Amino acid sequence: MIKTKMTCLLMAGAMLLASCQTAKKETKQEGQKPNVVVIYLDDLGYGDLSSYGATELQTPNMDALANGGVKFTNGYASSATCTPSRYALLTGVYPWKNKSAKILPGTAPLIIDTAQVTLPKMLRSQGYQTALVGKWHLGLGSGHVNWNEAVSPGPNEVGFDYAYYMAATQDRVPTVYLENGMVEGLDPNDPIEIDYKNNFEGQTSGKDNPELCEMMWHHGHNSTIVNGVPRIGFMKGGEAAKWSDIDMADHFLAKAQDYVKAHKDAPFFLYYAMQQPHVPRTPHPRFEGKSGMGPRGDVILEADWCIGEFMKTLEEEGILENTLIVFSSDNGPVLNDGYYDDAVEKLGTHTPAGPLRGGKYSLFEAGTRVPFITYWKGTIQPGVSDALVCQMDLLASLAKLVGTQEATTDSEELMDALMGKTTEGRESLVIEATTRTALRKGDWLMIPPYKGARLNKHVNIELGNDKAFQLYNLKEDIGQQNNMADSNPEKLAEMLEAFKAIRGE
Ligand code: NG6
Ligand code: CA
Repeated sequence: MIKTKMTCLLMAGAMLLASCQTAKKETKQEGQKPNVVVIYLDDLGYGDLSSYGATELQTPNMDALANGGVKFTNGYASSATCTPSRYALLTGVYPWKNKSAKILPGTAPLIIDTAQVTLPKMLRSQGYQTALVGKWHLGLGSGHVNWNEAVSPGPNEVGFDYAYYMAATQDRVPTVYLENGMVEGLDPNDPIEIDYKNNFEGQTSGKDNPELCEMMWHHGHNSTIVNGVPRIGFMKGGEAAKWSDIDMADHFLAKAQDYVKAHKDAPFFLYYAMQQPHVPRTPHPRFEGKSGMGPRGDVILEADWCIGEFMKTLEEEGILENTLIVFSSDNGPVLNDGYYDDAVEKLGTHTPAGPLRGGKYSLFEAGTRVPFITYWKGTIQPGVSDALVCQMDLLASLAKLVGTQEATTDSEELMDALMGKTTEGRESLVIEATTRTALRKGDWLMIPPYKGARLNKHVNIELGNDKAFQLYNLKEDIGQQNNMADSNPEKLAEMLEAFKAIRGE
């Protein structure tokens, strides 16, 4: 009897101790600011995820985020192309306010002012360690870049403590990785030279030597051939440093995982900027043929797998419940973006833009309305939100999350919406597509007249240009088929006034 009592007491004591230890551990985590990871895809469309309606493609790992977090139906990139969207994401400033925020060649200078407020700088000021892994495409250096020396200013000078990146895009030279400003694996006896206008003497090119192309160019992309893929721009030298396209996804994933493992004890911000499904689509052989949709579908499956692996790392390191994940894409989808890669031919019934009109480069919805998910295990309640949110709002919102304020930019503080606590988002947003702008306000979308072609024939995407005003009620007409500019002049006038006010006209 006594023995049993003693055992009971001992057991109770042990349990108490154990629960104290758990409580202590939890308190430590609770007291610590959450890690923030932005998983940013390149050209992934609103309809490319099964959780956003795709039936011909299965994206279980992206879906796990969407179904376990807040899935936004009105989440926007600021722009319909990469550079301006990334500019807005990192600076919180409308990209049409910066004339340099347009698709950049690999030799372009850095377009973020090193004195500017940025998302990583803001987080760093609150004790975060900050890192970029993946695609940069915001320019490097301040004029002429010498790729054989430290390249600066770049990501490190605008707030990233650690940066591992490709300079521009997978289809642009230089086709090498940089780590904190240095080209990785460069042999000093084989220096890199880059020229976006003229080829180097004696060098082959996609234009002159189509027989050497393993992936054929359709428009543009006919300069230097690297790994059988003709690129934009000419490159000489740097052989040992050139990346392997089929290993790029694994390579960036490993860098992202290593970063997490090395920085799990302090709050970190990781901008994981994946390259898929931008051209050239070069799935690892493990994923080749897996989607039945050709390389575009295959690299989406590859990206989905990478996200699953990345999430496993967060879990294994014990930090999943203390990490806020924001998932999105820099602009909408495109099929033929300059290579013959079966994206059109093997599409079948898949609709990369879902119900939306247009695509990459377009002022119609599919250009900028993208998959947008916030996920925080144990903190964010799963749900679907129709709040109007933009990637540009992460700066002010995350500032609120970490206990500071950011009010000097166009970024709006929408932390409650991002946490799924309210469906109240922005009142309005100016979206941009290759320097043209339009206004979303409430359920309405107004596109002012633009002279350009209605269709970009190369990519087969409607750009949103029309000689007349366009006005759509997106709630009733998500596919933008019914222009109400004539039938609702009051609404049009109200939209135009709001548009001019934001644009400062
Ligand atoms: C375009 C390229 C396109 C893609 C895009 C940038 C041509 C003809 N087209 O100029 O292939 O690289 O730039 O895409 O060269 S983005 O997602 O980085 O904005
Ligand atoms: Ca893009």
